[in-house]
Amino acid sequence: MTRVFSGIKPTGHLTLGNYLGAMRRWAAVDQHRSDALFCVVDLHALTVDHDPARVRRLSRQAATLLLASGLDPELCTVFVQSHVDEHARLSYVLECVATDGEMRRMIQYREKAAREQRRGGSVRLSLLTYPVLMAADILAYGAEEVPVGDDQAQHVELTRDLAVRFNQRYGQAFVVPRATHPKVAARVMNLQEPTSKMGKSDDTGPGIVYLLDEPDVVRKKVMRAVTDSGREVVYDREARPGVANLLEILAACTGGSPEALGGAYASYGALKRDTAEAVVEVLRPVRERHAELCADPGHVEKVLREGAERARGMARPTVDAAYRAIGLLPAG
Ligand code: AQP
Repeated sequence: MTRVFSGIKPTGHLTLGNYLGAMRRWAAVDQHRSDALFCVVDLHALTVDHDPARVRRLSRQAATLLLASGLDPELCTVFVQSHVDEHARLSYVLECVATDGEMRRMIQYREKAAREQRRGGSVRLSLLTYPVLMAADILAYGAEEVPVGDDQAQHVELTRDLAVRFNQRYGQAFVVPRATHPKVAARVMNLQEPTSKMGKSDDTGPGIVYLLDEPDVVRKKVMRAVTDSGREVVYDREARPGVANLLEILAACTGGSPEALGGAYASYGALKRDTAEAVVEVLRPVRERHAELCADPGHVEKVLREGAERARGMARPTVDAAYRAIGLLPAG
């Protein structure tokens, strides 16, 4: 069976972008057709200015939402990154095959470093090396596929480069993975700034739909989405990014195609109303299941404990082999 790995970073409340771009597909498709691992990548949340209590809270919430979105621990492995030491162990070794230049070329690093500086903070070294840790997350499990939104494509490409380089220099240690992206909603955009991605740690709250937003809050955010001065509802990402974003969201929620849906609306108002209702309906079962799981925190803890144990067992042989291959003396 194909081995699949993907993760979610507890840097903020999870968004509609996280759900449509990644989580929904993990639950509906990946866990059924593959040997899949899904991880709350909490170490990655320490790469920017953070509040320890908030990261802990968001990690628990992200794990609960993964289960609420339909991940079934009988079918896949759900765990927290920092519970499995192999990620950090492998990351160091991969830093010894990565170069400073390739890290600095990463788009997400450049954007996030600039944001930290705008906010008056300093840039943590871990923000620069974050893609190497992500490569370790993937390579430790011999994952063949990495289902992610578009924004992570460059990081998976780097993971491939590091795997190939390591294998060529030190002998075959890693499976070379590939990214897979959803057909629609691979990049859900911010409703207030439709040329920017809807990101959970961005500052523009009204442009971000959170998975746990109340239905009326979702409706308000979608109805206030920025469109443009035109009137015709057509799908054109370049010329009409706001309308295109709504059409993509509606298509992802209802199963249609954004192009065909474009032709079906005579006004922006009607498009917004239908999109708002479609989003409310898609999120309803997730919110309901989340509330049930919150009433039983022991269950989530048990899933994470067992998940980490399983994950450790899978990662350790690969990481040990990589240590031996690169020249480290086995502990005996
Ligand atoms: N807007 C989005 N559209 C489609 N997919 C998205 N993903 C994130 N935002 C969108 C996908 O969700 C998965 C988990 O993402 P992540 O937690 O690793 O962080 P990220 O990609 O950096 O996403 P965020 O929400 O924007 O976090 P911050 O603001 O902290 O950087 C990934 O598969 C991602 O592609």
